[in-house]
Amino acid sequence: MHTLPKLPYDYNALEPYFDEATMRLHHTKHHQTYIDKLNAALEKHPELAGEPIEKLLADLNKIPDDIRTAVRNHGGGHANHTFWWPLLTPPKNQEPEPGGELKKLLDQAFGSFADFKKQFTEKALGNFGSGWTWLVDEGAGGELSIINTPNQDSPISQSLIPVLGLDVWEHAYYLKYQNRRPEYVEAFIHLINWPYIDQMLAS
Ligand code: MN3
Repeated sequence: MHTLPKLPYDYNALEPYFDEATMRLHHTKHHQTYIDKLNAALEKHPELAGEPIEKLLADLNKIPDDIRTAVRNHGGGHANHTFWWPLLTPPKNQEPEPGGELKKLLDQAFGSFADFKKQFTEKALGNFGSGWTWLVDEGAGGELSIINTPNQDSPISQSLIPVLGLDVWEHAYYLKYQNRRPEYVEAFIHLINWPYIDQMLAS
């Protein structure tokens, strides 16, 4: 059975950028619903219930036909949100720019941190409808790149390693920002936990 991970901060800790009501709803309702629907689908194939979600998403072709879409959508939703929460940090703790190996990789791939922010923002604003914008690692000496995925599709299903993600579903920002996605993307940049990401890359 998959379960809802605890957040590493309080629901109000990301104010004023992400509001408490949105965080509470997003975590306890949206994320929980992906988990509930994933678990319901896996009940039909108990042999898969003990597998890590990343493993199920890595090769969707191996998932039985009758639950493949559910695993892709609800399993993807579970994996994406589980990956996302720890990428965020209360603004009072935030280091505003990446350092370490991550800074080097961003400079290599995009020229500078400022150019990375610009390109990531443009990609997120161009992500039509519901989906995610990602910084991904192609692995095996490949560079970092920025991609969009629709719905709850995970980069893992494209053999890409997610480094940073941004949920651009309206449920992530509509209460506070309504249709103003550019303000939401800017707010997100104030919350990114750069040292955590640098550490993740190193491990
Ligand atoms: Mn979401």
